[in-house]
Amino acid sequence: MGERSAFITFEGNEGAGKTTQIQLLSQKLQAEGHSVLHVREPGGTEISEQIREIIKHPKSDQPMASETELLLLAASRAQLVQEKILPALRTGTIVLCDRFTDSTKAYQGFGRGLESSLIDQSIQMATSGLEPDLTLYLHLPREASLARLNTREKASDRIEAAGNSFFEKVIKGFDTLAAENSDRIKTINADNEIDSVASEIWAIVSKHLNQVST
Ligand code: T5A
Repeated sequence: MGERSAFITFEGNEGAGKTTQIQLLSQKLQAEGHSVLHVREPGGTEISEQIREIIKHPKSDQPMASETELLLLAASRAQLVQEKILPALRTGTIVLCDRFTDSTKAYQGFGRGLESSLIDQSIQMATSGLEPDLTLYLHLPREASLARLNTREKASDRIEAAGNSFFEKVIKGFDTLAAENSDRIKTINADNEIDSVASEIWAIVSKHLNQVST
C-alpha cells in the first residue's frame, strides 16, 4: 500500500471539526500502510505560517482590504503547493489539507463579495491548476459552530470577528459549491458525534481509494 497518492481537502465553517477529523483519518490511513501528509491553510510551511499570522492577527487596527486578504491567502497557498503538496503527491503520499480553494470561494467570494474572476485568477496562480481529488465538506449550522467556538480558550481572530451575516453567506457558499460539484465534494453532517462523523468520512475515503486503485 501507499504507492497511490490522493489529494483530499476538508472544508467547512469554524469549529466544524476539520482538524479533529483529519487527525483521525490520518491515523487510520497510516495504520493501513499509507504515507500521509497533513497540512493546513492558510499555513503549512514556515513562509505560509508567517503569512497566516498576518491574515489572522495583523499588527494594525486598520481594516484589511478584501483584495489584500485574497492575495495573502494566495501567497500562502502558492508556497504550500510548491514546497509540500506537489512533492508529496509525486512520491505517492496521500495529502490531507485542512481547507483549500473552496474556502477562498466561500469566504472571499460569497462572504466578502469579491468577483469570481478575481478569485479564479488568484487560485490559478497559487495552484498551477492543482485540484483536489476529493473534498469532505463538514456541514455545521452557524449556531452549533458558535457553541463550539465559545467553549475554547483562545481569543477570536480577525476573520472570526466578522458578523453572523458574513458566516451565513459563507455557509450558503459552501452549500452552493457542494451542489455544483457533487462528484468531488461530499457533504457530511458535522453536527454529530465525533466517531460517527469519522465513520462516514472513512466510508467515503476508502471507497474513493478503492475506486482509483482498480
Ligand atoms: N480562510 C481560509 C479564508 O477566509 N479563505 C481561505 O481561502 C482559507 C484557506 C482559518 C481561517 O482562514 C479563513 C477561514 C478561517 O476563518 P483556522 O483557525 O484554521 O483559520 O480556522 P478553522 O479551519 O475553522 O479551524 P477551527 O479549529 O476553528 O475548526 P475545525 O478545525 O473545523 O474544528 P476542530 O476540529 O478544531 O474542532 C473545534 C472544536 O470542536 C470540537 C473539538 O474538540 C474542538 O474543541 N469538536 C466537536 N465537538 C462536538 N462534536 C463534534 N463532532 C466535534 N468535532 C470537533
